[in-house]
Amino acid sequence: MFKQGRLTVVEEIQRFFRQVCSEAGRKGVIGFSSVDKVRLLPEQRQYLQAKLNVLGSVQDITAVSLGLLYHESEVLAIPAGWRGKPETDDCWDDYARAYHTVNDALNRVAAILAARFWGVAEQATVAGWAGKVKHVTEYFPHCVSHRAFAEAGGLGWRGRHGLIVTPEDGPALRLATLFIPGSVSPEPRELAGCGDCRACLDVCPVLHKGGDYREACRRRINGLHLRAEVCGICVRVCWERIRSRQA
Ligand code: B12
Ligand code: SF4
Ligand code: SF4
Repeated sequence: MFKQGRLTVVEEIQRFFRQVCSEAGRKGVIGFSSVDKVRLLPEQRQYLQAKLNVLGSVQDITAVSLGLLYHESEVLAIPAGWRGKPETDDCWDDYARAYHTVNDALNRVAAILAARFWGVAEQATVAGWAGKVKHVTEYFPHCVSHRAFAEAGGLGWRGRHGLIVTPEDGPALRLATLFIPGSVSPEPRELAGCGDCRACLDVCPVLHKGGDYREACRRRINGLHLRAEVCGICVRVCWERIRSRQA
C-alpha cells in the first residue's frame, strides 16, 4: 500500500470520510476493494471501463465503498410488516423523503472525496427512471452494482434479501462507490452472516420469486406510488433483527 506523508492513503481517506460524514450529520461506513477482483455483469463492466477512462492508463484501481446510514426515525417510518399499499395514517413517505436526502448527501460526499483523491465517483442511484423503465434489466447498463464492491470491501454480507447487511446497522444505509488510482489490500472484517434467520423471506412474498424477485420488486415499488422508488419492508425487518442481536 502506498504512503502519503505519515498516513497511508487509506487512513487519510478514512479520516477525511469521517469528517465529511459528520458535516453531513450521518454515520458512515467505508471499505476498499480491488476493481479487478469484483465480479460484474458484462454490461456493468463495460459501463465502468468507460467511466474509468478519465483516470488515464493507471494499472491498479481501488474501489472505495461509501455507506451513509439512515437515522433511526427514518427506518421506523417503514411499516414493520407486509403492507400492500400505504394507509392514510402511516408515515412511509418519511422514508421516501429520506431516500432523497441520503442520496444527495452521498453524492456530495463522493464528489468531495473524488476531488480530494483524484478519483471518479459513481452516484448513489439511477433516480427518476421508474416511470420510463419497462423491465428492471434496463437499469443495469447505466450503473455499476455498489453492492458488489461493498461486499468485496467487507462493508457487510449479502443478506437473503440481496442487500448489504452491515454489523453496524443492518441494511439501513445507502451506498456509493469511488474509484481511485492505486492498489490497497482490504482489511478483513468479522461478519456474522444471516445464520438461521429468514425474517425477510418470511415477510416479503416477492422474495420467493428467486432471480425474478428484482422485476417483481420493481413492479411492487411502482405500484406503491410513494414519493420515491422505495418500499423497504425487508430493510426494516432486517434492521430490527440486527439490532436485537446487538442488544
Ligand atoms: C436497479 C436497482 C433496483 C431495482 C432492482 C434491484 C436489484 N436487486 O437489482 C429495484 C427497483 C427493484 C430496486 C429495489 C430496491 N433497491 Co435498489 N438499486 C438498484 C441499482 C440502481 C442497481 C442495482 C444493480 O446493479 N443490479 C444488478 C444486479 C445484477 O446486481 P447485483 O445483484 O449487485 O449483482 C452484482 C454481482 O453480484 C455480480 N453478478 C450477479 N449476477 C451475476 C451473473 C454474472 C454472469 C456475472 C458475471 C456477475 C453477476 O454482478 C452484479 C452486477 O455488478 C442500485 C444502485 C447501484 N448503482 O448499485 C440500487 C440499490 C441496490 N438499491 C438499494 C435499495 C435499498 C433498494 C430497495 C430496498 C428499495 C428501497 N430503498 O426501499 C429495494 C430492495 C430490493 C432488493 N431486495 O434487492 C440499495 C441497496 C443498499 C444495501 N444496503 O445493499 C442500492 C445499492 C442503492 C444505494 N445507493 O444504496 N433496486
Ligand atoms: S432479515 Fe435475516 S435472513 Fe434476511 S438478510 Fe437480514 S439477517 Fe439475513
Ligand atoms: S423492497 Fe422489494 S424485496 Fe424488499 S420488502 Fe419491498 S418488495 Fe420485498
